[in-house]
Amino acid sequence: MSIPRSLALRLETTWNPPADGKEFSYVLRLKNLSSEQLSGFSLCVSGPGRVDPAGIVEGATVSKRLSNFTEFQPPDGFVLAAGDTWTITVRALSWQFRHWNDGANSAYLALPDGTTVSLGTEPTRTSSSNAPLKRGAEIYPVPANPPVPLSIIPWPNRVAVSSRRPLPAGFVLKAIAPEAQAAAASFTALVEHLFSAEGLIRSEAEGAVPVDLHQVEGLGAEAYRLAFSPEAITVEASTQTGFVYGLVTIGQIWRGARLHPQAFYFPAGGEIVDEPAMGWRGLHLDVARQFYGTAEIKKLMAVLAWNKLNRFHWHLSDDESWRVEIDAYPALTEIGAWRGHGLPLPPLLGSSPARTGGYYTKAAVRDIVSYAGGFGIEVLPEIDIPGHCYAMLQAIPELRDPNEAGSYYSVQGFPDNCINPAREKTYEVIETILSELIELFPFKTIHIGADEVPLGAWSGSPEALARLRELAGDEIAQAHAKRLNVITNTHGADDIHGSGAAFLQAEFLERIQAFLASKGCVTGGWEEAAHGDRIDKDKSYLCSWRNVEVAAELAGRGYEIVVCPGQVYYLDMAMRPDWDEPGASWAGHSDPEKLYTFDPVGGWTDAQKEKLRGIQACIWSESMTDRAIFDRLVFPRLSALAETGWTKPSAKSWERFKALVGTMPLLYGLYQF
Ligand code: TNX
Repeated sequence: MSIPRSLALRLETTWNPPADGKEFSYVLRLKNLSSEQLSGFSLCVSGPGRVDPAGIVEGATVSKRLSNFTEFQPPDGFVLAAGDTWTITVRALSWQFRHWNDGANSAYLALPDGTTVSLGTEPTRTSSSNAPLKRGAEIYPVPANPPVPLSIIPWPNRVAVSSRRPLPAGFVLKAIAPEAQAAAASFTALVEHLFSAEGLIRSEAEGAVPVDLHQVEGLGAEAYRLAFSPEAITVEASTQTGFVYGLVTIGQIWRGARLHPQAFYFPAGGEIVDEPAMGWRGLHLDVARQFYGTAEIKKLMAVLAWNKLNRFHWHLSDDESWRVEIDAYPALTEIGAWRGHGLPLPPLLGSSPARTGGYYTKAAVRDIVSYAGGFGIEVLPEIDIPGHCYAMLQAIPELRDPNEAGSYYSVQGFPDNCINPAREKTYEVIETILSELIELFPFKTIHIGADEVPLGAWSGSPEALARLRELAGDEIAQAHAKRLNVITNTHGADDIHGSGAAFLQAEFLERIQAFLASKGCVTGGWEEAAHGDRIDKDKSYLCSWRNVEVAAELAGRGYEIVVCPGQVYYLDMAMRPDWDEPGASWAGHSDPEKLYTFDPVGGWTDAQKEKLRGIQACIWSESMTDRAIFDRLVFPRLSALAETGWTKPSAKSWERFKALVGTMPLLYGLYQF
């Protein structure tokens, strides 16, 4: 074995789409640019794309695979001479590549002694496009003559301002009522966080204009009223959140006029009266596929507040990791929060061979929840069960039937990733975990996932089959046993309706939901939680992701619905079909205008509309392999979602939104140049 010390080793990958009757190919080229020969190694890669188990691979054999982690073994006795290239051609993938970040975005050599050598890795190129790759948020220039002279997103219910005044230097907040004082403190922290050098809040000695916060009766919990005069501004609200929203509107008007004086002004008279159209205006963030530190989450909370979004759905566990400290089961974070070469969880989705990852301590969770709460944002955790549990099962193997035989695979390519609903141990563990979470999240809403359980789940578990026989009879149990080792979901997540897996999941969810209800909690689930109609519709809600028709149908059956269809509200979907745009594509593409103009209740009957809780955007993180991709995918689509949730449909205007949105903050501040 010999490995050059100089790291002149590079991996280049190319996607050749199907063309002229030829099938696609994904080509990996390991280049040895050093002056020494290389032998006795294997090549490990990860990135969103997955090499299919049934795939044809030329130039290598696949020696290990877990979801998108693949280890390629060179032919026996292989030597990569100095200056030479090892070429691997993959002719079967779980899905075809469409975007530059689909291929491997981390790679390393694994050596027999357990050590690794990281490789320089370029984004995957395609033979069909040579366009510069896009990263960083798209720029929305503020025009000289925007359709409205005030920069406010989401646009308020009633704007009746008259004359303009010279721009105030900043504001001093005057509050007496405790709710108003609390709002003044959280707003001050908010602008300090987002725009620290701008001096929006300042003293009278520095020329500040007073803003008087008056608590009034009779306004809705999120409503506010602003009155402008040449000398002062008044904010009326009935709650802390109402005051914060009023102050955000003042801050937005001020920033627009300050940064774009040719386009916007600050009013000297008149009023703004405002409240939201929808009660649930949310963002879901998957912190399992990529980890985001506490500081990132807190900044995200500030960005949500600036968009008047009020729900944060925090996806804390998935196959790829477990991210929240649980006292009763320290193994969850000791094992489940870290990926790396040789660990129970290998590098995935572009993570490195070195041990990387992380989790939120209970203190960090409390800090985030209280920070968000100051802006009226309710935080709800998701622990995704009974599927998407590969990481949890690495930490707590007792959640699997010890006599389970064979394997089933999830749509993301994880084997045997569902905790077993026929084991008492499962309920004991999950109820303990949930009890600890209930302590941390005062909103008392806990999301339990329930998405994408594979059709074959538990088909080799004697315990599960016995339970299924009791629940649904011999025939269904026997049919289920036959699914063992049958690979399904080759064209997307399985529809498990009516299957043995659905029966078992339904019973499991009913029990967990009843437990949460006994603790005074509302249960959230993805739409699959409706299988079998076993959860209590009065104490639950569903996030409907497949399409609007499913959402309407579930609302018609009496479920409370948060609308988040993958085709438009999944922010991991690329904005456009082009290769140079990053993101995923399985549900389609949605550019900001499509998202903005989308009607979340299009085609719903009045009765169905009564079940609408609101809308949310979902950030899944498989594609978020760098933060410039994050900014590109999330902004300005997040603000488009915010305006859909807040502004009445009749008052929406893409032309206005497009002209104003360039004034809204990004999370990382990375723009495409
Ligand atoms: C589907 S839709 C998932 C997630 C993935 C996402 C990627 C749903 C509830 N589950 O596990 O991250 O697609 O877009």
